[in-house]
Amino acid sequence: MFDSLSAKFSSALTSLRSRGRIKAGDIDEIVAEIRTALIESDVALEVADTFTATIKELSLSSLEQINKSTNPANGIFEIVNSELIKILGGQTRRIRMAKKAPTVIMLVGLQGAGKTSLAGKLALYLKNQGNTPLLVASDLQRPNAVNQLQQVGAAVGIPVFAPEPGNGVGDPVKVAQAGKKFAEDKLHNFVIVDTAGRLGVDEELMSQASRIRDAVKPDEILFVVDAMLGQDAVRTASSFLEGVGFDGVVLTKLDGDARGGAALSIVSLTGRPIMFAATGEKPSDFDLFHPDRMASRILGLGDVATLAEQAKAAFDPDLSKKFEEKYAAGDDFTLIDFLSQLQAMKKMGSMTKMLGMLPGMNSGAMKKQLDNFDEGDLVKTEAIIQSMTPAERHDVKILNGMRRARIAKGSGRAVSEVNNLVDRFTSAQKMMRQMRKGGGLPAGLPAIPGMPPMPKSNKALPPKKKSKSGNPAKRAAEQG
Ligand SMILES: Nc1nc2c(ncn2[C@@H]2O[C@H](COP(=O)(O)OP(=O)(O)O)[C@@H](O)[C@H]2O)c(=O)[nH]1
Ligand SMILES: [Mg+2]
Repeated sequence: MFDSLSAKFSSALTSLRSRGRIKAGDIDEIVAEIRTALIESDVALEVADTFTATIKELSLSSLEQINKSTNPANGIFEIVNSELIKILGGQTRRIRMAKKAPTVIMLVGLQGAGKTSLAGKLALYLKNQGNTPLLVASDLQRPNAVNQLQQVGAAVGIPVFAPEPGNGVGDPVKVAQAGKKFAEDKLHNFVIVDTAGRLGVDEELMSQASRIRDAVKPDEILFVVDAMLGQDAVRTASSFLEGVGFDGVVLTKLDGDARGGAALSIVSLTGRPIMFAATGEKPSDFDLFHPDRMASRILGLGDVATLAEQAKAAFDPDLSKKFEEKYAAGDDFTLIDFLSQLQAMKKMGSMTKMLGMLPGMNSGAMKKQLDNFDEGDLVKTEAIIQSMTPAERHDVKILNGMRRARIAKGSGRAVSEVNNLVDRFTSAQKMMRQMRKGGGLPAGLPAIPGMPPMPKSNKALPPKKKSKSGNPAKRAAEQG
């Protein structure tokens, strides 16, 4: 997501790093580069202009200060980062709950925007947080729409309220109303109303959505929009804002080659926050939209926060605890740990998607490596480690040529692959020892595949060298 924008931002900011002291002319140059990058990514012209003008102004006015620091480029970087977070909406905005349940969420948007899929994703998200959502099928436009929502609901185990004789067959407003009533009776605490879209904005569509809105009085109207629409996304948003009104935006299809323009323009131009992002067709390809994390991705710093969350969810707490104790006791990291971490990593779902969240992974050479990443490698690595004796796993230094040949034979891999693994493991082990001494990655974050996550608490560890900022993204920038 945002690959090309991210690559351009990274390259502009990297070129700044090589300059040492920054002059006013350098700022002009970088601002021009950023502006081009934004416009090429379909960001609305006025948004790109305001954004770059602010960066220029802030950079110039603090230039003297910035040049006093040991790494002036970081000063500019921080300005760009904080302005990016601002145009992406600042703070993460969550669903507002109704004072009296159920909380009604109405989805609006063009046909194909991803409303029906989103209804399932959102319902699953709410259910996972202990809620009891109900889906309401108020799209009666297309013959198959109700059926589609029923399938979506079944896939995530969420009940669907569909029109039946008496519930207003053929009338989406009555269905929505009856759906809300049903939720009240059956104590569903959330109602998600799926509505019809059209291929383009039209009067009848807006009026129907407005009538549903007036009938169910939603607590949140979410405008769902395909991020790949680029500039059109903003135009559509404006029409819906005028025609129906909405409280928040959901960007879908961020997994495609969306150029990012929609995300960067929509908040400024509509004054409404982006609340959720969908990144695929699976019900779980969905998350809250975090402006700070998105800015971090765009700047090529990765998304360590999401990665750490996923790592936390995937790692076996017992295993993590065991490792934490071991680490705190000063024991060395062994191939046995490496293997258990590897097995835990496999649970984490798509490796490449996850690795893409690491700093620098979405640009240039790293991106290429990532695209070539073979999940089968994990299986091979596992096979090699499993062909080792416990003593060998405990101490790779005893692995002489004969042992390596035996392991290769036992695992059906080439000796070169065994050597490769031993090398990789040895450098991971070395890195672990260095991290123990100071610095290091945020808690819960595995540094590279097969590496253990850092322990959650550092209490038992020797004091760390304190980073200038607590924010991992900024810290990565400081190190760069
Ligand atoms: N790749 C991808 N496809 C999506 C995403 N969201 C929806 N889709 C697909 O887009 C198509 C239209 O989605 P649908 O929910 O029917 O849109 P609606 O007309 O607004 O209800 C379907 O094929 C979905 O599977 C997404 O985030 N990523
Ligand atoms: Mg639909």
